[in-house]
Amino acid sequence: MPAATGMVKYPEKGEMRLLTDRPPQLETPLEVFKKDITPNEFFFVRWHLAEIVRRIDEDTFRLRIGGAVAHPLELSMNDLRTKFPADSMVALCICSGNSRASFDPKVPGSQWGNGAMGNAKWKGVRVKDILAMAGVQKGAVDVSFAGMDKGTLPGVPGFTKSLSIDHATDGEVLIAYEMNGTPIPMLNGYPLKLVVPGWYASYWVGALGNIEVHKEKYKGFWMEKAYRIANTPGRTERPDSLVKETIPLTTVQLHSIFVSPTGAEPLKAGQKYTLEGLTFNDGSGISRVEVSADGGKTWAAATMDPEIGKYSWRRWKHEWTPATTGSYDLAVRATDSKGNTQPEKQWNRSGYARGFIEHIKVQAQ
Ligand SMILES: Nc1nc2c(c(=O)[nH]1)N[C@H]1C(S)=C(S)[C@@H](COP(=O)(O)O)O[C@H]1N2
Ligand SMILES: [Mo]
Repeated sequence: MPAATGMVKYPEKGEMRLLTDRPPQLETPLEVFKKDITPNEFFFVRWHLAEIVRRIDEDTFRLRIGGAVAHPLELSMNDLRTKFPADSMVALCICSGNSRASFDPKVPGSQWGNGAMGNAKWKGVRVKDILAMAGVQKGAVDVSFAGMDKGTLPGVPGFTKSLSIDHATDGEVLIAYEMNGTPIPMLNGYPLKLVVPGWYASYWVGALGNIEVHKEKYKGFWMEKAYRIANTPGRTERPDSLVKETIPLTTVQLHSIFVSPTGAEPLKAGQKYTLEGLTFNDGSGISRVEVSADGGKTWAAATMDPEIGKYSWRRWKHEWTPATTGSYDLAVRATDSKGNTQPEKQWNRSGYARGFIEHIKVQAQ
């Protein structure tokens, strides 16, 4: 495996941070997050299996829908574009392991900074409409979604995730064929990517090839073994007493980050700065963002930009002047519409669902 550091340029992509090469894992540089929409060429990349899809023939590709349905379907890209109403939404796609590098003590897994996420406009077909055409049989409970990527060794389970039938047909879950107005880049799951707004990206199956309706609870490696988390409030546990019961990791945890400053450059004492960043959760609404310049002793309200979509991230800004020279401990925290706020401490064995407060140290000269 090549050194898992440094910047690389992959097909259809700008310069991004390389975590692994096979499978490709690329992180978005933080400055890209100064825009509301993450351009496709800088959208993060995360695959699990070495044999990713490198070529698809648009004319012969078919999305298959089978299992407990009245009429199994084989839909071409043209069918998807013409036989169903199109729907679109801006939604945040965030890896469960985003910000994992900040967990203390360190945990195994890809050491992502804050760049394993992106906000895009997804356009496609509602799963609800596709399943209505297929005719779901009585007694259906789950729907599974399988990617076309494969492991190199026989027996490595393909990447398949499942949703309950109610969730899959809620009218919000989409099969996207466009991302920010163009076909989805190969490295982000061309030709089709499942969009599960408000849920972690592990459910956003890319290179989607097969949908199956099940009358029994779907059980597969990627549901039963991977992407599980302690069943505790705040998704936290202690390194010295791991929680026994784990459940699949689903909804996006309330979090907020700084995009600027980064702490890398010194600031000037007495000069006014606009602190800015992003906040997000599962789409249930965020009521306020606050910033602290004294490590969390006192907090001031930041201004949030208007919402651009229920499932989009939201930008915040706050003007601040470092009064004197010295070092400052900046922190940001969000509060959701139910009054829950972010904790100072959180840890879990896989470094999933970061929600603990971000602090950055800046120097004023
Ligand atoms: N087919 C397939 N879909 C997949 C994955 C995968 O390995 N194979 N990884 C999932 C995970 S964990 C993440 S974080 C997102 C990453 O999407 P991106 O590569 O477009 O950023 O894809 C999801 N969908
Ligand atoms: Mo992920």
